[in-house]
Amino acid sequence: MEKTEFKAKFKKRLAEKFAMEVSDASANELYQTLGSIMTAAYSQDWQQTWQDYRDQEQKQAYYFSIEFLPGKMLKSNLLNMGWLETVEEALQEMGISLEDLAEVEPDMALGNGGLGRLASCFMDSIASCGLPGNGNGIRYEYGLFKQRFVDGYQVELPDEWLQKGNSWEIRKESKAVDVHFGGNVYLQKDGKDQLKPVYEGGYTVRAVPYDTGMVGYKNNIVNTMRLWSVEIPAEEEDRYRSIEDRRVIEDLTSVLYPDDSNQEGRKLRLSQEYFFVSAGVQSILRYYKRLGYSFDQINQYIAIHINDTHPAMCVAEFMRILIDEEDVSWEKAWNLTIKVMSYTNHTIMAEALEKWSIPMMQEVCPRIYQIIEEIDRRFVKDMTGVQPADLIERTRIIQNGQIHMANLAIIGSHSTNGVAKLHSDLLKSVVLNDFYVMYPTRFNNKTNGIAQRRWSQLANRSMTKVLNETIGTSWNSHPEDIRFLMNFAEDDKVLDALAEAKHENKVKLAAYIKKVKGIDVSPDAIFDVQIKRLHAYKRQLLNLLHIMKLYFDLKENPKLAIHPRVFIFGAKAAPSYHYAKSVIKVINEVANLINNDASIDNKLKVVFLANYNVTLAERIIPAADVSEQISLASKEASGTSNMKLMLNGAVTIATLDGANIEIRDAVGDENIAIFGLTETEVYRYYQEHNYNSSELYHNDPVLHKVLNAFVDGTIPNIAFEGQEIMDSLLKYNDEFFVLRDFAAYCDAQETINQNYQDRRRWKQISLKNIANAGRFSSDNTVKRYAEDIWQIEPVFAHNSEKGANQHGTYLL
Ligand code: 26Q
Repeated sequence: MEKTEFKAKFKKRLAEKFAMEVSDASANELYQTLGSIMTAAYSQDWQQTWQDYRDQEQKQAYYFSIEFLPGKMLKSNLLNMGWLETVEEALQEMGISLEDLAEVEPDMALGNGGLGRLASCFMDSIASCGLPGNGNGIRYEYGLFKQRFVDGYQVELPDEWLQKGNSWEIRKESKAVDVHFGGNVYLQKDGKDQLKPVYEGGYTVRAVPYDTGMVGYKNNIVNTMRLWSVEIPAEEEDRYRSIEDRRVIEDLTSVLYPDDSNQEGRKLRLSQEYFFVSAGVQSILRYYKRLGYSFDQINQYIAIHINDTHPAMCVAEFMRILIDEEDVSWEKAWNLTIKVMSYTNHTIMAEALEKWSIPMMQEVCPRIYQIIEEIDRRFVKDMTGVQPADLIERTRIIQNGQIHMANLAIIGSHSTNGVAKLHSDLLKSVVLNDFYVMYPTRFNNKTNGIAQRRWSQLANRSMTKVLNETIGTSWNSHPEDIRFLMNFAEDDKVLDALAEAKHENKVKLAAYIKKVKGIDVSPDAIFDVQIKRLHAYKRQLLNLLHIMKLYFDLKENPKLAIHPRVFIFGAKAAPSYHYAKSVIKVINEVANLINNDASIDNKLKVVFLANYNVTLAERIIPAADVSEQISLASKEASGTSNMKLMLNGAVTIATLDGANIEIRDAVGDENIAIFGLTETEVYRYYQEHNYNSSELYHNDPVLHKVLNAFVDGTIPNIAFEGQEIMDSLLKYNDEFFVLRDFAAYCDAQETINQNYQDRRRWKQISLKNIANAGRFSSDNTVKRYAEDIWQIEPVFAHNSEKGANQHGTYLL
């Protein structure tokens, strides 16, 4: 694509769309103009991709996820289309800054954190690897709440991301399906002497899909992320005349539930789950029928992935359609279902495993409940005599009046995977051990990964430039090639250039911090970053205790030889998670205390940036020196910000948890700071019931002093929250062993402090982290899913042989 051509096109489109010239248009109008040129340019390939999958009789995978968290799409689409630089320059020549346009795009925040972001990294990689795979989810009217701080407290505001429209989606009215809720169901023999459900009452809503193109990286492949929105069917308009009646329906796709693992099951949440499951499975089967193959071979054409248990009803919905609507026998349908379905577990916290009460499921989707009951009945029958009775009781789906969704997902699928080696091992040995005994071959590991192009080429252009100049550009499309950087570990020019790039990013982040918080931070300080949801197990509190320790050390000895540090936090707490909100308040008050204490000579700063989201992550990560991955060993399934920070040259301080272990294996012990209890030691405490937090408090004078600050007025304005945290640590015996890991953490932090001051050594550590991050590319991860679980194969792009498109870039 030529710049001149693009400029002409841009002006023409702006005139057509808004009857304007560049000088009159707002950033938003310019952004929409650019968006429409881009979607027009890839829509042909989008259509063609569908046709290719169909013509080449490709098996396709469908990734069912109740959350997707793509963030902004403008620059990532430009990058993948091969347009980024040309468009940026062309816009500049017209006096427009691409950054200003990117600024007006709202984050697409239809997810809480790791799980939703992983789904979006996978969407990027699946398309970029030319794999036939699509997303299926919910188009929430409101994404994850926006966070503000008022007097240090978290306040939640609605995320009205659709207010100005969405350039990337297409409403596909013709692909709508109906979803039935509620009422009664009984079985009656039909003409062919088969039992068929008869529905009484209940109500039907229309599910309308909004499709978003998932543009592959320079390969002309455009897959689909299909998000469903609820509408009232025209035929039913009369029934839903009152505002309240309509509200009940519209609520279905209105808001994303904030991650609230401990929350009692809510009816609306269950309805959301059935809504997108039923709509998705129906549309897949409708498409499959059009292809004209028999249902006997459906597993050769369709793979359905269940991302955590939220879409586990896929198992029952798929059964329902095959037996009720397609006259397939139960046995045959069940065999096919198992072959089609696969499931990923994302958590080992027992309280987070989803369960629904029988009456609630009967009320929301009575036929699905019947089918689950029958699956459960047959499971018990088939296992009786084969497995011990107590094992069957512990693994069956319905227990004590509750439906265990993980059990449904495991029993109804051929593959269950964890998201890091340790996590998958713990699933086998502890959490899901009963199932592992029954189905050993169903279990496997798929370590998470990240969309490296977004987290390096887009987010960190200064580092990208150095890498491109040093090792060439093959790593842009083959993330593993970033390992060539290892050859430059002794090259001072490269080490300095990387450090200079990091410094540039820190200057930018410092300016942002000044702008939004009014805090002065020096780019020469260590930028120490903890960014993730606020959860007790992630132990933001441990970080805070160490900050307090440093503060007291400095107060006692202002000459202390520590390198200045800026501690940066980003974290949202679920609105109903009281304890997590208290931690936020306390961090904010500690920040006030430390940032305004002139006596410590700016050696410490604490910055809690509000509203952590994908876009803020893209600002913070390239500027990070230290990556805080300090969850209690065994609790963090994988973590993915650990990978993003590593790729950007941050040095990790970590427990041996989740993917941290694999990061350590990749970089070696000398290039990471590991501390704390191991998973074995944690489990030993559980077994022996001999953890005693008060003892630690009473025997460690440092800990004593730091904890007292929470309740003796040293930290102002936290009378209530300080006591609550103190109680969690002492009265309730410190569930996540914060006090036990405190001393080891402080030592590891001191190692970081010393290493940083040996500048050459630090630069080398940083380089080695970047160079070894390639294995954590989600390209890698999705290829393993494709081969081991979904059995799908890459397609060759239709027009990759055509001259103009041979580099996978797009024509206007
Ligand atoms: C539950 C009930 C009601 C409403 C919401 C929820 C809910 C929503 C989201 C429960 C859990 C989640 C999200 C979980 C999650 O993000 N898990 C993370 O998944 C990442 C990707 O695999 C891992 O890297 C993280 O370790 C894991 O915590």
